[in-house]
Amino acid sequence: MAVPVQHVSCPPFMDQRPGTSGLRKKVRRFAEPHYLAMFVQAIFDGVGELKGSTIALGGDGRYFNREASAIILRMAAAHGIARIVVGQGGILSTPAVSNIIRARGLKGGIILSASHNPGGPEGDFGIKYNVGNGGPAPESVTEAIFALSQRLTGYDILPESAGSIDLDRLGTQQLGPLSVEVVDPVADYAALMEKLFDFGRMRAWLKTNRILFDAMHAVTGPYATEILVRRLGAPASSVINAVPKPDFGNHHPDPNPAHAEELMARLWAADAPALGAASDGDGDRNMILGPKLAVTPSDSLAVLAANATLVPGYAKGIRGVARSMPTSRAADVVAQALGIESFETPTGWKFFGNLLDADRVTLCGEESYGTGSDHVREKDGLWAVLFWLDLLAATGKTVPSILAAHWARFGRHYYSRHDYEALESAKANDIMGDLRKRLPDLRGRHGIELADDFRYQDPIDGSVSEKQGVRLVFADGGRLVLRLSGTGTEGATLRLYIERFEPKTGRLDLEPREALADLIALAEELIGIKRLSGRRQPDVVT
Ligand code: VG1
Ligand code: CO
Repeated sequence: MAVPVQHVSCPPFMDQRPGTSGLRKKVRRFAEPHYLAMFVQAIFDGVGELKGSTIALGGDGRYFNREASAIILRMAAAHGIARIVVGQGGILSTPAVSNIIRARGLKGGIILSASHNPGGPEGDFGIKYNVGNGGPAPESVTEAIFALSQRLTGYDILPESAGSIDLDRLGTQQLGPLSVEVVDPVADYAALMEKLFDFGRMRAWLKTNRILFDAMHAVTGPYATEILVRRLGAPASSVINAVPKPDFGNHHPDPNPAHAEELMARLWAADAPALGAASDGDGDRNMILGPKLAVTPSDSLAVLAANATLVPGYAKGIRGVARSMPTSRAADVVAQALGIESFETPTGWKFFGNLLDADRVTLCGEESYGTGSDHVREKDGLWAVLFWLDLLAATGKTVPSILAAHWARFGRHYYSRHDYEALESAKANDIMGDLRKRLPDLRGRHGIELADDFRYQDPIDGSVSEKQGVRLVFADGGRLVLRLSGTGTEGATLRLYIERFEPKTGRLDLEPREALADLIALAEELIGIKRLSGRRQPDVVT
């Protein structure tokens, strides 16, 4: 029976340019008639031939996840996509999508998430496309999608009368010509973790030590429960906020000290567990805590690189490390000591894909609580937690002692990020523009050796990305970096990154605030965010 594809005419939406990680807008915007469908059509038309192929679909369970999934399935059927692998309930973490694409050799996948952004009807929604290597579409593809979105005159969809898919029922169902396989979101991912880490050793460690994992009412709840509780034998109370909610329990699912209050309080209490951790909305970020101690994400990457061979998945050693430009240079120092390559890329996981595919790097990281490896092509929150857990189990050491030993060997990169959120866009652009103009004058003053706007040339395919953030690099190794966020949905967010290197012979036990005080003051003198924005302090300090 011929399927009655419906063509819906609609003028294009002009605001569908993907940012650092997909298209993010208020739910309100996404729920406007045709808005989501038009962007999905731009994806289908912009990523290459999808007709007859199989793709993955899953989201972080936030508000609008189900509605969006249903629309995408009907559009996929109309577009001639042969098969879709979708997580039960429409749910898959971002790293799980990446794994499914890779493990099953799929053409790509669609992820419904605005990651760490708040959810609920008044919150944010997002959508992004991952390509066949399992990673976020590169800029060439996202720009092609954007260009198409501005020219579209409509989209194709199966009418609702064509039927619907029960996303809660495991197994294969049919929607017109499209077959839809509803899979357990956790199984494949958990199996992958068992290949990388020593589950027996971790199980033994958990008999005498405690972990506390905060799923922040986001997607990792079921993953953490399956892996930490069922497979590793930790008590059920080890996972808090474990039930995913469409509004994340009204919280900001952003695993940092500012947003994971309950977890922080537990780790600062007298009977703190040995390891504390949290993940974000879509499960790709991680925060690592020890008793009364938060591990800076940049340090976490460096520690994992330095100790990788202790873990089965990396026992043969790592090829190289990559970090985003604003991430501290702690990992570079480790790479140098190990005699392996290190790379500096623009912000956003999509820039690691080529390096991973070419086997130039094994570990990657971002200061924004993102760490990952070549096991998938996304950052992976729970993976990072298991890596730390396995390190603790392998060494019998504590989080504070691992860090202290690391700094004593490599020196310490004191680090902090100051976010000024929801600034008036014009004002934020002025602050950036003004600094850019003054870069030539800043060189040579205040010990500034390099003052530029980061430009990246991909070492594998030669593609160039300009204006990826202004950096002021000091002769003593310190750095100030300023860039505009590409994930916000309200006004503009400025991020100021502050870094100072203390050699191993120096003071390694200062509070970052204290260690960075002079640089923070200098940043205000040179850039003047507070002066020019009228804000008294940053909204979030991590
Ligand atoms: C932020 C982070 C960046 C990260 C991106 C997506 O981008 O700084 O490091 O890759 O979020 O993370 P921006 O442009 O706002 O600085 V997630 O967890 O939203 O997938
Ligand atoms: Co995320």
